[in-house]
Amino acid sequence: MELLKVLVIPEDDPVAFTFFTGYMAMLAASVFFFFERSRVEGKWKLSLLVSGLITGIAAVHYYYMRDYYVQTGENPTALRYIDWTLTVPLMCVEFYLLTRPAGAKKSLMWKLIIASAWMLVAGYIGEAFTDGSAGHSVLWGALSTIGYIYVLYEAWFGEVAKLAKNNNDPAVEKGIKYLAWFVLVGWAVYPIGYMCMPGGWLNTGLGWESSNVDLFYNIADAINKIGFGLVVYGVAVGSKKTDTPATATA
Ligand SMILES: *C/C=C(C)/C=C/C=C(C)/C=C/C1=C(C)CCCC1(C)C
Repeated sequence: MELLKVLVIPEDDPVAFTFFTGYMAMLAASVFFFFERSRVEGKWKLSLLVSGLITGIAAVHYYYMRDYYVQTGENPTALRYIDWTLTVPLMCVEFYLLTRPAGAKKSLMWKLIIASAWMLVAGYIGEAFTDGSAGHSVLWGALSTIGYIYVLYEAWFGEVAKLAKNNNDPAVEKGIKYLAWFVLVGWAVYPIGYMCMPGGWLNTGLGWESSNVDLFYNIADAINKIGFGLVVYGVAVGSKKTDTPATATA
């Protein structure tokens, strides 16, 4: 007789634990952003919707990744990168939406999206097609980092930073600064996780096991995705009211 498989989260497995808590936290954050969307001014509603989509898409992926990890004990690499391919470009869209009132063009959004896609494609090749060698891991990790540095540059010194500064709304300027810090510190946790995979510097150098890849990714995801959303929410709540009453109520 076929036995019914019950999902058990092992108490002594921090990776499984973070998959589960990550899922719940992301789900709760989505509910929050979707509900709060109705309370913010019209021009920020789209930003709040995107915040809710980012955590919502992640929550669904976490639901599946958690099962995959608990059943197989392996890194759900493909699911992970599908999640990121959807959510990271949406985080780039947040940069665009926040700076749009200050004159951001669509081309800025596309540059950020292309850079982040480059970062993720290279990272996926590095992880999914690894032969366990340091050469493969370092090569694709380095290529991926180029995309990361571009987004980092934009947020701190590039168009995004300039638009935020020239904006006459201090809440937007502050919000972009916070997001730039998330990209500098929060996003930097991912390469640490990446280097725990076979052939990675932390794996070969310090003997950090490859299950730590997901530990770092899970912690970073919760901080960055919910954090981004909360910063955007803070901008929406704290920004100057438009002089003319907002007509868009959709
Ligand atoms: C919600 C998901 C987010 C914000 C994911 C961000 C992912 C990164 C910043 C990944 C960066 C990587 C490198 C910079 C080099 C090594 C490979 C990656 C893909 C882990």
